[in-house]
Amino acid sequence: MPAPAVTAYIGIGSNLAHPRQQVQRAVEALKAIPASRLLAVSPWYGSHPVGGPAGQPDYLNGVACLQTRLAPLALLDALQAIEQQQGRVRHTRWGARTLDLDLLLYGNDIIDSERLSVPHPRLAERAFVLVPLADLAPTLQLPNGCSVASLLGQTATTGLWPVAGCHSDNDTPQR
Ligand code: A4P
Ligand code: MG
Repeated sequence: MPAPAVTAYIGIGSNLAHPRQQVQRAVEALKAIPASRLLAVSPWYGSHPVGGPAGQPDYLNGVACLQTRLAPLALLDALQAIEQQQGRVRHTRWGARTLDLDLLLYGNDIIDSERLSVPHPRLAERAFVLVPLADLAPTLQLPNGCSVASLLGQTATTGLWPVAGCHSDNDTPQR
């Protein structure tokens, strides 16, 4: 019997090597993940870096909703393969990156393993995740029962700005 389909949310972030092109490529790659279907992609936001080394460029952030029959670790493998295809180099935690794909939510599952923590541990405190997630699914509840909208109500959204159409040739996330 095939595995049941689960709705997963993926956080997408880039602040190197033409972020607009990076996130567009990432969306195309998400469409090609086996046993999965890309259901929706949020609007895009520019954001000031949160944490990490000083002097990083601003980020382009969004969230994708994927229906998948992959198990959580198989989905993480697929996301990390896409990061690698797009030249992700891991120097410093929270350092600048061509592409970061975070598994934010996997259905209602709570996962706490060596390679994977779901819900993503910093989801509830980050405007660059909560704002696009709320665009897609404001009434969505985390496994602990908190809705995305209520978390967003408790989070400062300064340092985040909408970015119109990501098809532009201009790669800098403009305010
Ligand atoms: N890992 C565990 N759980 C997960 C999960 N739910 N999704 C493990 C993805 N990976 C998960 O991640 C390190 C390890 O976390 C992986 O090998 C995986 O097994 P990484 O992508 O190599 O490193 P990282 O992204 O630097 O670390 P981390 O802790 O995932 O950072 P975050 O939380 O992703 O934060 N500011 C703005 N404005 N916009 C951003 O997008 N991103 C970060 C990164 C910091 N500041 C930012 C942004
Ligand atoms: Mg990450």
